[in-house]
Amino acid sequence: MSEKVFTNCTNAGPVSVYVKDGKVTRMRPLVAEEKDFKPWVIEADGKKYSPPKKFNVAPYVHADRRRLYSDDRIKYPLKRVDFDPNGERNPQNRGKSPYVRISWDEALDIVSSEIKRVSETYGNSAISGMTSSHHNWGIVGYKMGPFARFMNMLEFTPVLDNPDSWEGWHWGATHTYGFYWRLGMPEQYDLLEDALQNAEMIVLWSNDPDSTRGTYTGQESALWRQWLKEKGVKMVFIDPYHNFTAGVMEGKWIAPRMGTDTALAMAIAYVWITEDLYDKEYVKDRTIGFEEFKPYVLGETDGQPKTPEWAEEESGVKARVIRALAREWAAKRTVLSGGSRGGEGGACRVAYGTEWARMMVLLQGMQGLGKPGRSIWGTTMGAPSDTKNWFPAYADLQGRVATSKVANHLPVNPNKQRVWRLTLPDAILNPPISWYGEGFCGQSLEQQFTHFKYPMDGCSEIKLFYRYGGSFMGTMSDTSKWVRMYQSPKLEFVVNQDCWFNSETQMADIILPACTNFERDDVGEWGACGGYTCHASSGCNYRIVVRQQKCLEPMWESKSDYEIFTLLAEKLGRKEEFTDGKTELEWVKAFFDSSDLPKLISWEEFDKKGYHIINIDENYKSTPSLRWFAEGRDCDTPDTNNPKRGTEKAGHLGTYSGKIEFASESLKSKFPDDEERPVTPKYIKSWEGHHSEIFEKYPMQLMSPHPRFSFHCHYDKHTDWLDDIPVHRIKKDGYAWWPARINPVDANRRGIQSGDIVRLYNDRGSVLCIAVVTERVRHGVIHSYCSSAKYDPLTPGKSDSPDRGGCVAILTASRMVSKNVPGMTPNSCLIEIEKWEG
Ligand SMILES: Nc1nc2c(c(=O)[nH]1)N[C@H]1C(S)=C(S)[C@@H](COP(=O)(O)OP(=O)(O)OC[C@H]3O[C@@H](n4cnc5c(=O)[nH]c(N)nc54)[C@H](O)[C@@H]3O)O[C@H]1N2
Ligand SMILES: Nc1nc2c(c(=O)[nH]1)N[C@H]1C(S)=C(S)[C@@H](COP(=O)(O)OP(=O)(O)OC[C@H]3O[C@@H](n4cnc5c(=O)[nH]c(N)nc54)[C@H](O)[C@@H]3O)O[C@H]1N2
Ligand SMILES: [Mo]
Repeated sequence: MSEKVFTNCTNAGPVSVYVKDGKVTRMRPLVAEEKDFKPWVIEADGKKYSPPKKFNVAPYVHADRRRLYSDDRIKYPLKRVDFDPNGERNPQNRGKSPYVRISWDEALDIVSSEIKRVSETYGNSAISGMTSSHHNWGIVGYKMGPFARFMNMLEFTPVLDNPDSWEGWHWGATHTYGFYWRLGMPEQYDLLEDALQNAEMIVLWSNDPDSTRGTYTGQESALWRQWLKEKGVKMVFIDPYHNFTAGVMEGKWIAPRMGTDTALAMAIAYVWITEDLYDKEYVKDRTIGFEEFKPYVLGETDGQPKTPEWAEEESGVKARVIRALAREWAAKRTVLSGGSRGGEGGACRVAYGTEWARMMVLLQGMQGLGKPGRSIWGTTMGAPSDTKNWFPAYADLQGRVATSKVANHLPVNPNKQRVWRLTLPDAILNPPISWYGEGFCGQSLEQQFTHFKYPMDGCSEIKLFYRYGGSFMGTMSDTSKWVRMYQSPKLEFVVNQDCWFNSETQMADIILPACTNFERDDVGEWGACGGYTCHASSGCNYRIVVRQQKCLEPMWESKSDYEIFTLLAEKLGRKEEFTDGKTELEWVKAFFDSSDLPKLISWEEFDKKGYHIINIDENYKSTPSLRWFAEGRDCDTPDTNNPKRGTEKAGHLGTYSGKIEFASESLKSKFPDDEERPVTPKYIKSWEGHHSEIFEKYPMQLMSPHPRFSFHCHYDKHTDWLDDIPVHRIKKDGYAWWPARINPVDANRRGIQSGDIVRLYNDRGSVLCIAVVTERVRHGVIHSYCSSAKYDPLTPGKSDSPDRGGCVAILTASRMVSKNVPGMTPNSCLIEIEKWEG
């Protein structure tokens, strides 16, 4: 048979897939016709900047074929040997006992009859389930698709992502400048052009865009930073780790002690105030509360002026370095880059991370946020990009799609009970639990103030847990709890549906094999998440919608998630209700029809050709983010979700006052006396840091940022090529270990050398890693990426057994950012490290 070429899209770029005799022989970045590209041009200083006609996918996408054929694929439906739905269930053996292959019919019978039994016995709220943050690309098959349709139909208790990724920004920065509709991260429109034309310096504070890549947009923005470097824009990196962007940009590296970034920020404000280096007019016109904030910085309220010398004591950064940075920042047109989307960054996932994120906004507020070259910009979004033509992105599936032509996409779930996913083990093991925050809290500031408790009055505790992807042993916190949760008899039934074996797949009673995006039909726009990160595809040099063609039949006995839920719905007598009479391909067509794409290309051509590039038109008009605010005009950016657009408050930010708030009106209204998230931001010593009592016993601070060569638990463990990349895993004696990086000073003291197996431990657990001794990590800090997909305890099924898979999440605290702020804090974690001789 001759070779056929298909188009598809991954979560980090579009690909061409070459198939021969039903086998994928090759995959490469999508090969598009030259005539389809109409590159934008940015003019700056008499030069023209324009991207090449190609797609720069993330590195791991080049190994996607290996992942498709991975030995770690789940091939058949499986049942735990000692699980008998009509007899002994042996939940205590989850994670210990082996599995046997069963038929699809048997598997579907067991799962559907358990659904019936549990809902009849305890009510629908006893059924729960949870997805991961991310998923194979394509909106028809996305986690908001089949899983959400099916589960909503069952009226389940959703386990929601706590607003993670953006903790400090979401719970803190929203109270200084609004943008709750972006979960606390600022709009990014046209900030590439602004930087090329105006920036003189960029401060990357807790940001490594060369590794995190605008989340989904591959290496597209690497070129932009190269342009800025060649232009002579100075880059400063504030990061306890000399990250990869710092490496390629040859920037200035400032390495504070973990958890002290807010002190550093206060000292910068101190220099600006005492040396008269801030934009007084802007502060007067565009902000409120400065007079409440200033006395704290000067030490008038607590007797401690926040001088660079004081900050040196806290952070370990020399006072003269802080002064020099503050002066240069004020003297030059400086962009602040506080994490991969402008907001985010590991510094927001710490104890009191709200205070750091608020200070990022306020520092830039003191320098005229929104004026030319004075933006908050992640350097990963904000290329010229069409915003007129809408195509549904995955997060739109609940919102805009529901009101469009595919209105019945998502049935409404009347059950109001919810759980935050970080708290799931506590909810199961030790109810009741309670927290603040309603869902993603992207609709209003007040949503953050809603109090929730589990179990909710009138609802049942969770008895049936449907895990749909996820390696939570590697991505949540204090994760030995997850093992104890899975082994609890309170979970009467656990299903796992995934494409690959992940850290906890073997903690189920029934395992169902899902196929990948290459084995089913779908459609998706590269880089577009929609919803709370509206217009994220401006991180790509070209908007491209890909008809994700089925390249091969589902392998072994795997099935698409859609088909699995269709078959289950059929067993429950609800097939029509679930499918709405549509096949996957018919859903693809329905989404296409609901979008603006039919104005640009016919369905027949799109379906056959496999993609459409949406270029900007000749009349493209740049509207740099927040320029409108700095200039006191109405918002003119296309930030569709901004609720003030088009109203008489269109010139307002999303705060109560409509201005930047040094003293937060919203916090004042609800939590006027919260000392952990005070009305004006403060530096508060970490509850797990160098001032803590346990610091003597556990003197090393663990930082676990996002892995450079994998995408959370995607690609790790399932892509053997990655094990040959020493930044990712290092092989020793035939085993691929997870690296832990340590400064030579700390290593020498402990007799540790590169290549040694080391034990990282604290009272929460132990993880075995391979040591990499490097000057790139600050002394006192251990750097090890988060999100290992491999949980490999020395004694399987024993929750306190050391893990050698690299799930450093076992060591992190499950304590939240602060008492009213339920965000995760993996970067506030004390440990000790020793050579492992076991
Ligand atoms: N220490 C530390 N921990 C962190 C962070 C940190 O900075 N430090 N960051 C946090 C952040 S920001 C995030 S977003 C989370 C992410 O953490 P998770 O949500 O746990 O990670 P994902 O990689 O999104 O999980 C993907 C899962 O979905 C499965 N999957 C993918 N496609 C399909 C499909 O088509 N069908 C099915 N059935 N399954 C599929 C994959 O196999 C995998 O199991 O981690 C958080 N954890
Ligand atoms: N390759 C890859 N890219 C990804 C992901 C992935 O898993 N892999 N995940 C995606 C997702 S879901 C998200 S939310 C984003 C996250 O994007 P970010 O939140 O921006 O990423 P992080 O890696 O957590 O942090 C960025 C930098 O902050 C530093 N850092 C950590 N703690 C501190 C601290 O206390 N102070 C200071 N000053 N610096 C600190 C880290 O060393 C790192 O270099 O990335 C996205 N992109
Ligand atoms: Mo994330």
